[in-house]
Amino acid sequence: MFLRIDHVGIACHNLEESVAFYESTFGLTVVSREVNEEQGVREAMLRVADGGPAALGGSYIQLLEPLSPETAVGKFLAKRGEGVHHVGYGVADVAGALAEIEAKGVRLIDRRPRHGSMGASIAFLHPKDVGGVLTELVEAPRHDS
Ligand code: MC0
Repeated sequence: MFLRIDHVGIACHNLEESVAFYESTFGLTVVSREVNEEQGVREAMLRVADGGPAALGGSYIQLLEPLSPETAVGKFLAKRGEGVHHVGYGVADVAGALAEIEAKGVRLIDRRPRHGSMGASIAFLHPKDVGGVLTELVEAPRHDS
């Protein structure tokens, strides 16, 4: 079901400081910046690896700054501080994967795909049913080059 690790989402207090750190320390490049009001985040995607076949997409570090303390990332930061917030896996078909996963008894946060970064369709699975890992399904397209 998983095609690749699409991205690792990292919660941070200050997006610009975190971007500067990843650029200067690891030589990564920002390929996309977005504000996603629905998800309550300001975010930047930094490319780690190119995809193979175009349809598969690449892999990224996603830096996430909350738009307010009441958002998912805002609450996470207050409770746990900065660090890994979620893992996003590439799938060919989010809706199909959701149905398959729900049938196995895993709680879905999103019953239908929502808008994710860089035009992707995304859906989250509840961390309590995935060993404490907030898990995201990501169906590309990625058009970052
Ligand atoms: C909360 N919990 C987590 C967690 N966030 N566990 C692992 N990883 C996380 N990121 C745990 C808490 O510690 C708590 O456990 C329990 O889940 C309930 O948390 P809460 O603080 O009371 O918060 P809730 O229940 O209101 O919300 C948690 C939930 C929420 C995961 C359902 O954050 C959510 O719906 N997340 C999905 C959307 C999201 O994260 N969007 C931001 C990224 P205890 O043991 O203390 O009860 S958007 C994004 O990334 C987009 C732009 C993209 O990729 O394209």
